[in-house]
Amino acid sequence: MKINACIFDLDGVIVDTAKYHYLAWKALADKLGFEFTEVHNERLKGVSRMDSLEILLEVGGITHLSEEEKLKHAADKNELYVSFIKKMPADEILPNVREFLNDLRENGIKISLGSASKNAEMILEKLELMPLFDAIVDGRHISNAKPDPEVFLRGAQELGEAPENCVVFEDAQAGVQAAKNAGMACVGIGDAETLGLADFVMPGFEKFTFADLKAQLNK
Ligand code: B16
Ligand code: MG
Repeated sequence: MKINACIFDLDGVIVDTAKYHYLAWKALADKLGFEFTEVHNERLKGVSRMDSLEILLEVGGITHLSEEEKLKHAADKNELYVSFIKKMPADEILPNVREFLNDLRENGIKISLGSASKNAEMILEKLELMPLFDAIVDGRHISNAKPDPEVFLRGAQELGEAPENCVVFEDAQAGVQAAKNAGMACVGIGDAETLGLADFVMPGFEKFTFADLKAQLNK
């Protein structure tokens, strides 16, 4: 395939924000009086804020909240999450991601973000990555959550590229499915068993280059 653009998920691909999401959701569960573990938290990866809240309430067996109360809990969780993110140092970027992004740019590849997070821009700014992105598509711009392809199709559109020339990097099963639904190649970041639908899966970006990407996708 001809690779013209790469689209990156944020949490779990560029930075591990899941641990901060976990701390903030756990604080809400503590307040509501039930246990919320890191195993439960796995179910929230790549899922939008309000859908995450629904999963958390299901874990706690809480069924009686009004829409207004739910929105308040989600807003409180986000406030705490943002306070953690504000303290996050730039070196929390996952290994070799900055180098890989630079490698893509040197090879003339366009780069977009494709994330469910409404805090994505603030996080990229904290990591000093904004100048490396040609487009940002995040939770503020989309109405259909992954596995719907909207987030990635919009990224391709903003970059002016056809989906078949785009490669998505994703750590969540629903995200890999969304990339495939968009007609794009997909590199899974994480475990091959869960991300089996991806064109190939790797644990992270360590030692990975644009030349490796081309070789893997043109095997
Ligand atoms: P926010 P991604 C996702 O990021 C996270 O994995 C998920 O846990 C979170 O609920 C979602 O963003 C929304 O985040 O509350 O900041 O809008 O993997 O799509 O980059
Ligand atoms: Mg993710």
